[in-house]
Amino acid sequence: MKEQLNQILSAALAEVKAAASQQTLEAARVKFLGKKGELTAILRGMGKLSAEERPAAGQLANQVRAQIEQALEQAQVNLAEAVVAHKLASETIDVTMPGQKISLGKRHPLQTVLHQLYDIFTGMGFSIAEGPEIEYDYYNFEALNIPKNHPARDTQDTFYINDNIVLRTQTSGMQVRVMEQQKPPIRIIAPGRVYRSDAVDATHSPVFHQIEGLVVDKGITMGDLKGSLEVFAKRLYGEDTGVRFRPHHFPFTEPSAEMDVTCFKCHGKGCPLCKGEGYIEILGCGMVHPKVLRGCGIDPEVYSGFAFGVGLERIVMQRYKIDDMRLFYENDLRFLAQF
Ligand code: 2NM
Repeated sequence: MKEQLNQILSAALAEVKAAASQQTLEAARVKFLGKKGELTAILRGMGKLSAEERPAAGQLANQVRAQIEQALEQAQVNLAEAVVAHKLASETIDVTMPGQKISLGKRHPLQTVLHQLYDIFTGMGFSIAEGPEIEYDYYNFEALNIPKNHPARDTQDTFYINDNIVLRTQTSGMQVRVMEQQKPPIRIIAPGRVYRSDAVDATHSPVFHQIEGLVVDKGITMGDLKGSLEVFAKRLYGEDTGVRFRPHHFPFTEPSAEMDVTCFKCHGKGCPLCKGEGYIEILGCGMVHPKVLRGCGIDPEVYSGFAFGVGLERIVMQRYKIDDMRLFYENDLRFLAQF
């Protein structure tokens, strides 16, 4: 028995010493100290010993058990230390290495100019009104004096959700909502994404951005329209900018006009950018049609107003000499990093 115990002890110590992982260590513990382990088997056999032999054998067995347990414990500690040491060695950080470059994004050119427009118009007392891109046919067309079968429906063909709901072709629907809900004086700009059923090319996109403006009060005249929009043009393009108005037609304004600004390259002399004109078209505008006011519950005998619409992409393209609208939407960093 004594010999057997010593054999188990040396075998166990050797196996514990050789164990290179938690798993092999645990396997050794089970093999020697487990319920079906070798030492346990010996202890079970103790009953067969005589009364004189039993105490000495029992004492030895307990000593062996304690020694194996201690060896296991020590090996456990050593292994844990080895794991930490290995981690420390393999994960050393060279604090002198150059850091990873973190590139900061920046505002998209459309957003940069949009925010310039916000500053200009809020500085003139306008508030910003935002509304739904999915709009009722009523707000997008009917309320703006564009009934079904009106020819303007062709030039503003859009995407129909159903007979009554469309993707908005202009942000005017928002202005109709404001006129329905607020009493004059009204001074708002309505910026946002608009949709047209247009094929994509360098100057057309089925999705683009518009800023429309609306002023309604007592005694608003074409003079207010011209003065306000001239101030806007000077703030955006510089104080030396001149403007001119050409008669035009929109169903929702009467009279209507288009506004040109003096060419920012030749300042009015005529050059290839303005095609010899000296002027570049930037927006449409007009006095809000009495029918539109009345439809919104505003008495055109008491109130009058002017409105205008600017295409954001066109202004940004002119500003930065961008010749293809598609560049705005492709999110190519080589393009975006230039602004
Ligand atoms: C434009 C040109 C002229 C316009 C009119 C209205 C409303 F709601 F008051 F009738 N909102 N926007 C308008 C007028 C828009 O875009 C080229």
